[in-house]
Amino acid sequence: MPASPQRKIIHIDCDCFYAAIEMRDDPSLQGLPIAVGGSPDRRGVVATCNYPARKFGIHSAMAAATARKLCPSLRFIRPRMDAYREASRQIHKIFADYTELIEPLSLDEAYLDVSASSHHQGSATRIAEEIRQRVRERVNITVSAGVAPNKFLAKVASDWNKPDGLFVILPEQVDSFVQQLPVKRLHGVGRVTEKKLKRLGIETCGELRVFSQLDLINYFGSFGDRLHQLAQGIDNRTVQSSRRRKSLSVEHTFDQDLPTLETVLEQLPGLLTELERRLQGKLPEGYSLSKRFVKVKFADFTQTTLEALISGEADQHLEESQYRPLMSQAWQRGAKPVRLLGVGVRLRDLQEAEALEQLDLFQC
Ligand code: DCP
Ligand code: MG
Repeated sequence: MPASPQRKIIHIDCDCFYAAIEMRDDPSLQGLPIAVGGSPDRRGVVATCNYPARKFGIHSAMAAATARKLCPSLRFIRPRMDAYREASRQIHKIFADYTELIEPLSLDEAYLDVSASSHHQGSATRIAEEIRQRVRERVNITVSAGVAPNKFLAKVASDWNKPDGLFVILPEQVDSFVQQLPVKRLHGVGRVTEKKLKRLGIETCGELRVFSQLDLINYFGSFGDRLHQLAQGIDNRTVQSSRRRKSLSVEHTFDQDLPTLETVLEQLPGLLTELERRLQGKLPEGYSLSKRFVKVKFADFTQTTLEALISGEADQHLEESQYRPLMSQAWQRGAKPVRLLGVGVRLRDLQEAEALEQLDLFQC
């Protein structure tokens, strides 16, 4: 069902989330460059860093040793996941005062659909401001917010005035906003697609719009269709609250095609770590994992997915050993260079499962 064009979506993203919690709990760290993550002596990785550290070029997923080279005085702090989860719970409680339609993307990030909210006479901008203020007062950290008629633009908007910023794209501003938007800000446009677009003379969405839907499908396969829509500022994806969510996945498009099965399998640990991180923020109470799946998109844009049942409670892990055979089998179907890999899980609502079991009993 196509979504109504009049939706009001807010995207909230906490500023340097783990680092913000660390600075909150130890104010002597304020203003100093800090990184949260594994230590450089143990070949660790930066989970995130605060804004003073970003001035040195440090960023998430960078090797800690590289970060220390860039900024020798950088302080490394071990992550305290319990504290981050607690802050995330507090923030979600605030969201729930405005709408039931909340889709968490990770511990620090969520979409809210406030189209039906009566707060502030339905002004999504004032709701977003109030949420920002309440998080500041209750949790003592800052969050950035984007307000727009759809998810894609709300997410771009929350990043626009980061940190501690709000940016609003009204329906009548969508056209001119998207016109100047660099294509690299579009979800799914990595460095490879960006380069390919540049070769066609396309750097902004305005330039992308000159191409017909058919042209883009010819150049980019099914993603061309998506590109065509995004370039018009159209994104009909609905906000999926956890009660409705049925699966969760992580995908990555590679800068250079992966030539062999071996290079494909090398990517698994990184993808699974990211999936695990996303699950921490999202797996709602009352849900369990029902299936694992993988997706492989080959360089010629053909793609395949493969899934396997998760048998029971003892099996609720994202082990590499369980994804390897699935990924190998999926790759064999094409056995050619790969441009994108995805790993995911399907969720089972325990209440739903119980209800079905009950039904089964009654039918016996
Ligand atoms: N994170 C992680 N590993 C990554 C990326 C992020 O462990 N590769 C964790 C640490 C972040 C949190 O997830 O604090 C949220 O991720 P964001 O991408 O939103 O980054 P930040 O909130 O840290 O910074 P920003 O201010 O850019 O949102
Ligand atoms: Mg963030």
